[in-house]
Amino acid sequence: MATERTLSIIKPDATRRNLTGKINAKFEDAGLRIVAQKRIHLTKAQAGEFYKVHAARPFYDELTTFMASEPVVVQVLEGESAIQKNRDVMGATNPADAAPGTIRAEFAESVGENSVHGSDAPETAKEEISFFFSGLELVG
Ligand code: YYY
Ligand code: MG
Repeated sequence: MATERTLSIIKPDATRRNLTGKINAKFEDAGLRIVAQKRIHLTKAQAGEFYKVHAARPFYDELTTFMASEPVVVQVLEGESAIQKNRDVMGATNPADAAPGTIRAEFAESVGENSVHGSDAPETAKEEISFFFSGLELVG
């Protein structure tokens, strides 16, 4: 197993409900270290660029409007197999399918407003981290 970094976003439904600390506790309890973190308010264009892989999907407009609706917390998580570990802590995309104890099972409001984003593979993690953070901001 290797130490990895992954990009996480605490989405507007969660920042609005003041859940940042509870979500961060889930990451830290799972052995993930928050090595960079900032609160930002995305424009719809920035949200659209970040989620461009989903541009042809029917939910794209709703997703990008939602992501730009209120502030988000973007963060880099580091740890052993961090990409998969984060996906495990997040739970399934649809909270109805998410395992008990996962962030989405406990906090997500719907498949669209599902509290967290996490990178899904090493290549996307690298791209997504550099979308939001410079090397200087990553303090391992
Ligand atoms: O990686 P993950 O966030 O678990 O799911 P994706 O399939 O990459 O979809 C990204 C994002 O799009 C999802 O978190 C919510 C939204 N979405 C949606 O609103 N409706 C769907 N049927 C599928 C995804
Ligand atoms: Mg995804």
